[in-house]
Amino acid sequence: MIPSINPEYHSHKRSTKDADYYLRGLAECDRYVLSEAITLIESTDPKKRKIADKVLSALGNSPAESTRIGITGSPGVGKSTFIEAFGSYLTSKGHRTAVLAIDPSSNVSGGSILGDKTRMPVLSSLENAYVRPSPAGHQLGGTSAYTKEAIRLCEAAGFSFVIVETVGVGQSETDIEDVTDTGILLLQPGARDEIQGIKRGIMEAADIFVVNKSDSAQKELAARARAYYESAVRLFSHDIPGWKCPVIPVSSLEKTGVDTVYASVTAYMEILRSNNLLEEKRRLQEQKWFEKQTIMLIRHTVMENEKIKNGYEQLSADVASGKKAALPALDEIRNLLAKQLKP
Ligand SMILES: Nc1nc2c(ncn2[C@@H]2O[C@H](COP(=O)(O)OP(=O)(O)OP(=O)(O)O)[C@@H](O)[C@H]2O)c(=O)[nH]1
Ligand SMILES: [Mg+2]
Repeated sequence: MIPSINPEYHSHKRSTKDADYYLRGLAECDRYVLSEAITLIESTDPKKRKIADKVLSALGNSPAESTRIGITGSPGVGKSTFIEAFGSYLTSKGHRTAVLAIDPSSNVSGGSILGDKTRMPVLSSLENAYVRPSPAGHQLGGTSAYTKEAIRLCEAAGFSFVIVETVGVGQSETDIEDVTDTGILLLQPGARDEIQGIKRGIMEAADIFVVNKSDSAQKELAARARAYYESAVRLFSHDIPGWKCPVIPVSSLEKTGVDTVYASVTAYMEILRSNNLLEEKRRLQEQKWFEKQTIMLIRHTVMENEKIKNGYEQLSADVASGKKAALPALDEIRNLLAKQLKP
């Protein structure tokens, strides 16, 4: 008999994963429980959802001192490498840092390669950091439906900086704006038409611009890219008066420029906090999120009706083949909906 082992302990921990279990673990800044809690909120099992809702409502509003950063940029621009460098810098400054890396490709791959693509070995090994890869799920945008809640859980576990990485194609990455306080867009030195091809909407959604891969080997190319982006940024007016979006050369490999990015993030957050803008911004995000999710829920619920789903698919095919024009097809859908949804 080994007296130091409490036979009750293990079974207790395993069997009672109620809201209190999660809340206690989060309050203790337990990263293992944080992972479990994120898995819990991603669950669609009604029983688990109930516990998840209990946990989230017990947590309440997010702390004003937390900083949520969205990192976007084309595939391969160096987002993960940048987050490794930037996140390590943040922890060296004493900030506990969590990273939620959302991988849209996991929709196709089923998530199997997720771990490989979004692994951040340096950051993951740090005591004061937490890295969580997440599939994007079936959201249209670059962020998953539960990212907002996952951020909240990270904050509850004592992470004052939460970084969200998303790749976005086209406009979808503007979605990340809905869950973060500040957005960093990663760009890279390149050929003229390459750097001029960045879409306006994508640039407008960012507050801070980073020209990554500004390494010593390609300083000149990087300087030219920076000059171009600086003149492009001047064309947009930022919605926060007085904020001039900085364009910062960074080498995530050589770890240069990361301190300047930190200074910019701090300055931006100070403006948001000093004018009560942060609270207002997060409240509006809440509302927008609710509205978006409601629309998705309505769509999902309506499409569960086989007749509506089949009718819609048939009409869509008919419009595509030219058999029907869009407007009469829309009339048919309207009639179908009226008939099917009648109480
Ligand atoms: N020279 C140089 N290469 C870099 C730098 N940052 C990233 N890279 C390289 O760029 C490639 C892509 O980096 P990732 O960090 O995986 O890029 P990502 O944007 O996260 O890519 P996805 O998640 O696939 O969209 C890797 O081979 C990195 O080593 C940098 O500052 N300088
Ligand atoms: Mg990446």
